[in-house]
Amino acid sequence: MDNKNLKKLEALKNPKVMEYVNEAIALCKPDKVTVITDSPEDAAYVRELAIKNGEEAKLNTQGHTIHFDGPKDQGRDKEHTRYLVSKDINWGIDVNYTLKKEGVPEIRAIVDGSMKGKEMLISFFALGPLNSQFSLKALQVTDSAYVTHAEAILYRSGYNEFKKLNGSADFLYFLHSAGRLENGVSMDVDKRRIYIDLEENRVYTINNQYAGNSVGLKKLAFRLAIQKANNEGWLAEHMFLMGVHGKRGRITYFTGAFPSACGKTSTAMIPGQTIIGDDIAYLRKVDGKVRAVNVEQGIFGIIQDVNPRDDALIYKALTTPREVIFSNVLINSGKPYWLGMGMEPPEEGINFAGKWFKGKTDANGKPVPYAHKNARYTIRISELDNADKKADDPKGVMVQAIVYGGRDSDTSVPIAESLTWAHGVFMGSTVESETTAATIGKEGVREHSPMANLDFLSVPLKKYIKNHLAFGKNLEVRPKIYTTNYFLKSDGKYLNDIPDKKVWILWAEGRVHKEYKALKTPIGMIPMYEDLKKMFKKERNKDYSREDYIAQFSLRVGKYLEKMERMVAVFNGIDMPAAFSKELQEQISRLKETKKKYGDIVSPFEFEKK
Ligand code: SPV
Ligand code: MN
Repeated sequence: MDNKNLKKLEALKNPKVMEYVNEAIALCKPDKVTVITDSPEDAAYVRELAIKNGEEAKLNTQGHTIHFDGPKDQGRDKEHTRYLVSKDINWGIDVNYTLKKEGVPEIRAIVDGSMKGKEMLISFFALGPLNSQFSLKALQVTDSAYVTHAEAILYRSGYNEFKKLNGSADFLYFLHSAGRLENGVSMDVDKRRIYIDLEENRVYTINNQYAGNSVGLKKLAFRLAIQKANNEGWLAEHMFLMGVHGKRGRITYFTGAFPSACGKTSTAMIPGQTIIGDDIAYLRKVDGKVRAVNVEQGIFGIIQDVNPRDDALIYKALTTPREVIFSNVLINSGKPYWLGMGMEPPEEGINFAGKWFKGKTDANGKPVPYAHKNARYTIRISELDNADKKADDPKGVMVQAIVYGGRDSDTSVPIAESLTWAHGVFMGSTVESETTAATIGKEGVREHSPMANLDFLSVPLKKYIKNHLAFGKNLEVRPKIYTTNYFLKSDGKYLNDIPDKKVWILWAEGRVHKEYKALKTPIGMIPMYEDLKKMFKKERNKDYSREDYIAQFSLRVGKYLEKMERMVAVFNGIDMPAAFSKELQEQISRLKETKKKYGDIVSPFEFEKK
């Protein structure tokens, strides 16, 4: 490290930072070390380095670049993502972990010498707004300029925030190396490891590029934050944060947790509403209210189906000059093409697997799509026309509704409101979803994901649920809790169009302000036909028939009971809080009673009669 860079580090007056950096240099053995501050010059240096390194290439539109992850690095690697702990833990659910006495030597041996011939970048970030009691601090060390560049877009720069730490070691630390590279992508995929040390709040990740694996500040920091939140009585959640615009200019803030690729970003982007964040939120109780911030300042979003009809604002942002990183799309003559963009792709181009041409097939003779389903864009939220004015407010926004959603083709109604806070926690804890391309593995397999957080839980499930139950206590303004399901089908066909979610969310907003009555059913409160009819006309210009309503809101009691059987199987072996077990038992008895009275499928109008 030269003197100039050393001075930048020393100015932080933080012994722990020095210790980590010295250790990283000794272990990774880089040729050069560069410290990145909050200055525009340093930001430009990182952007240019990513181009010079070949990790990104410029596209025709000003500020746009393309980055490719390796052919085997197109989603989060769940198998090789593990916690490091010193003793066995009873998590209650399937959690990948390794004992430190084995895991630490293993990962350090893999990381050893990983930056030979390369440049190490050291940067600092805030997870959350600047000058905010919500925010955590993060130190990133990596040999990937792409990772640093993506983080500069996605997170608030935090060199000055580190100065304010006054030497404290209260920050998270991420060490990443892309490892040996060939054509700009990691070669040693078999040695890909993502190890999260829960005791020291530090992460090692190596031999990868896909941001879900490499960008420490995203899901790796999130896991550390979940642990911290559960120890301190606040919430770190896989949630969007948005302003829902109700009647008379009213803005009501919602958070919502959905498993990956199940409509979380598109909910936060519903036309007419304003977005604060689309992936991770921290929630705290402040003066009897729930307040929340977006941990990020950007979106690492799925690009498939972003087109002028379904996602006009993002489409516009992605097709005009500004800082954007495209990943794993098709490139032809400096232009990006993705699936579902509403345009014919060219006959050939370059994608994550190399040269692509029309008619290309894989080893089994199956057509190879021109872009990956999990191809993404990285952009600042401030670049979007629908960014909420309070997006960077250090005090956060007051949350009045929490939404849990899954990808469920055969059971849950499109929207329901919980009967109580504890019932809402129960609803969130029993989210089930069919797997998607966001993780490596088979798609379409039903998976139980409490609070859409299964992939990221870092504390025992019992502790996590207990914290949620307690969070609802002693509140002056208690958020309402909803479940949504945009994916309900009948005879193999979706029962709703994608933009219908606007109606569900606006209905929930109206409920917060006591504008709509609702029908009490065993699984929660559901909308009344007349209200939806008016809302569909106004918001969607659709004639919403009684048949539509019956198809969407009939309670599939038999299916709900099957789901409860699955939940009993999941939770039976787990020591859960008594209040949770009570909710599960009561849910089952309400469903059984309903089944006895009305049968397997119950029209919503039956509940109107009561
Ligand atoms: C998700 O998969 O939930 C994402 C993208 O938000 S990743 O960075 O892979 O976590
Ligand atoms: Mn996510």
